[in-house]
Amino acid sequence: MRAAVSVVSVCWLGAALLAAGRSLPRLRLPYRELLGTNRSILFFGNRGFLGFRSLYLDEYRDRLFIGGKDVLYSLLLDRASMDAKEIYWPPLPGQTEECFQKGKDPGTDCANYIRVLHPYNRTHLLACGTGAFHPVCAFVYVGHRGEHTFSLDPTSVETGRGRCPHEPSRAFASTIIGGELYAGLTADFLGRDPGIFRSTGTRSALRTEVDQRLLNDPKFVAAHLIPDNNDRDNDKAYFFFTEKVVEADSKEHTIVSRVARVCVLVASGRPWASGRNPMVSSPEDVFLLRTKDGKSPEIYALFSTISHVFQGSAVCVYRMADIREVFNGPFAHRESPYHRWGAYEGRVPYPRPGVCPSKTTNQPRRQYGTTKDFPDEVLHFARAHPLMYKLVYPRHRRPLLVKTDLPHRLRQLVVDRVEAEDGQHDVLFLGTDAGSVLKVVVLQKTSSAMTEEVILEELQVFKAPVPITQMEISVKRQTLYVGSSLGVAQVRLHQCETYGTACAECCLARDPYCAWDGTACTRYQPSGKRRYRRQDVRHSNPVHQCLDQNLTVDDFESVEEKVLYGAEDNSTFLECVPRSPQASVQWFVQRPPDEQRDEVKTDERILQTEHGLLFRKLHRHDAGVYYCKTLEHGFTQTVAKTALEVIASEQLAHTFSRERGDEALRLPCPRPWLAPQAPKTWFKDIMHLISSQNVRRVEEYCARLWCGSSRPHHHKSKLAQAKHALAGVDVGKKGRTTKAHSEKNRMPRQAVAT
Ligand SMILES: *[C@@H]1O[C@H](CO)[C@@H](O)[C@H](O)[C@H]1NC(C)=O
Ligand SMILES: *[C@@H]1O[C@H](CO)[C@@H](O)[C@H](O)[C@H]1NC(C)=O
Ligand SMILES: *[C@@H]1O[C@H](CO)[C@@H](O)[C@H](O)[C@H]1NC(C)=O
Ligand SMILES: CC(=O)N[C@H]1CO[C@H](CO)[C@@H](O)[C@@H]1O
Repeated sequence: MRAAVSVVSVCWLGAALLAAGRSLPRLRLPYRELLGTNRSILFFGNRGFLGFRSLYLDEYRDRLFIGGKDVLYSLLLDRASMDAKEIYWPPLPGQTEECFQKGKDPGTDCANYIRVLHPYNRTHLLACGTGAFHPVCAFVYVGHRGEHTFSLDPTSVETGRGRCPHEPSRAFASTIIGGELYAGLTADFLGRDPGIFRSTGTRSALRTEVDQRLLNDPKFVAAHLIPDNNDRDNDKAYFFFTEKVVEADSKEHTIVSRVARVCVLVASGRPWASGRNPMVSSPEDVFLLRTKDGKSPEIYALFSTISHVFQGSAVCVYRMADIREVFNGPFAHRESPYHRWGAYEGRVPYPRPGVCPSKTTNQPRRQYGTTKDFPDEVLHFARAHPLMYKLVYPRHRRPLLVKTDLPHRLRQLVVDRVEAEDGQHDVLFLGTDAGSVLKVVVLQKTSSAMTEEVILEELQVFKAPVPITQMEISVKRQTLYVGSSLGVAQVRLHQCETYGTACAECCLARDPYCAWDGTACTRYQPSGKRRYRRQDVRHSNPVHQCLDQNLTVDDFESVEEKVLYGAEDNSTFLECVPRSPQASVQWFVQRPPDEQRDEVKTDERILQTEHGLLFRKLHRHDAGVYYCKTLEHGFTQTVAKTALEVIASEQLAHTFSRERGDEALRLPCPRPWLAPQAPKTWFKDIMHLISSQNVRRVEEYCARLWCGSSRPHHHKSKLAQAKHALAGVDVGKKGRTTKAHSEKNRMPRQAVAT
């Protein structure tokens, strides 16, 4: 074997020049909503802290295997709940103490983090863990399809050195091919011995030569088998990684992205190539979008800047044909480390380094069993030329996606190619370092190589802002598996009804998974016979798509009403954040006694902001019912309805000017701060403030204010709180969805009746 390597760096350099697209997601789905709608199911293990490190999605057995801190799990995918079998696998006796004595942190380092989980044969998995800085591997019996057995074979436990890193978090990559594990990692305690290793199986273990010129402080990102052609002898494993390069004319190092390849069937411990282009980014993740024949997958790489000043991410797509072409092209050559790299133009010995020994390279009288059998000349040349001269450029020589204005860094990438009414679209799922996943569709502009991306959804999968460390997709199940140190989530790729109940909403969503079926927004089936499918991913123009549907619905009355109290002459705020940040907002008001709805006139006293309507100084005549309407591509909709009550300043002055210490009112909330003698209450005053028809609203308001807080407050702060609330905090709601909430906070009715 021997591998050449090439560079994928141009991605970012090109990316920086492009203006970034709008980064607002069309829909933001909070953690609770994902759980409440069963869009996401979470698994945290049975031991308090999962310490998730690895995942193997077994679509054949319909199981999900998870590796964590001292533990392995097997979950059945068919169950709605993640019903789990567990294997407890702590470090070997004595290893934790040894790890601790060598200066590692007993809390975080000195445990057995399971980092390798691969299918081995029809009944067993190969699992390896860090073993408290003493890597271990073992076979795990998982049974045949249909069984749910799960046990570690104790006789198979052996060293995991060269197969699993010592550290719980250091980057590494591995893949199993024909019962052999190929791993790119650093294989020693100090993390200074990098290499690509072949182990397990019947053949003897192998590794690349120890030579800084070949692998200098590499960070492995991914490893995949990608066959070249139908000749199995030619199968190669590709490793994607970065390494440090010190240029001839500079003292500083740069990080470059590389691809290396090794022959699978006849591997030897020979050197290989690397690339050499400075870049300001390093790949975070690599995803292979497989083609039917498996030979020409599209390679999606996610890059992030490593600059402290400028944060950004980009996705580039590479074609296998371009990578192979670079491997087949000229070798890089330089006279000495002080010279510049050039293309090697001399004679290349035969067999050409990088070619796997196979039937085609073997000549009748010279059989090469392994690359070790190659003539010395070949080996010498290979060692001196570990790098290819040309660079690998991304498709169209530009990134597919650039994001410079995201609040979070992107960590993980998974791609699904989705069949839609107007053609195929790439849907990217991007895991952030803040527990969320962005679902992005990349639209190829017709007649140019330009693309446009739309962030369809932002899914807050984990409550805490933890980095997403692994993602797998099951197209068969239309599910995404998302791992962070805390746990693993099973997330549905789409939930079309979330977009709304109107044709226009479904259309505006631009989600290639969804279409309007005449009555609802549902999953789009390209093979479906139904003619009545409305979808327009490319243009999202509901006017064309939903012409016979109502675009402008007079839905003023169908929205739930909130009640807001504001104090005269004070400022107050009416909130309205459209579900789609891309929609524009219009405000209407209906003032008693006339029933007419007028558009709100904004001026320096009443301002329309991104989040709602701000009254800098409330007037008595501002009282009324306010409607917030959104408009997006011709589709309008009422999204908020707020009844604004204005409390006149005389009444307020009356209330707050007096301290009525003698008149302790008995209050219904069993809170420590509401002990009978405590409140110097102004409760009654508020009751008087508001006309009798509003008693229920006041009651709700007070209930929330007094009973809603769990922290003890003394009278002063309570008063301040009340004033604050009066100055314009949303104090009550009526309507279906809020019922449960307000009931919980409501105090018994008789207590309020004065
Ligand atoms: C979510 O799943 C649970 C359990 O299967 C079910 O009881 C519940 O009704 C589902 N909720 C929704 C909103 O579909
Ligand atoms: C799978 O591998 C394990 C470990 O080497 C072995 O014990 C088992 O018999 C193998 N199973 C099959 C079906 O080959
Ligand atoms: C359109 O709106 C009207 C009145 O708002 C309603 O009667 C009608 O059923 C709606 N049509 C459709 C197709 O939703
Ligand atoms: C109820 C309330 O917050 N009233 C305030 C209105 O604004 C004036 C002047 O800013 C304050 O003094 C009041 O306390």
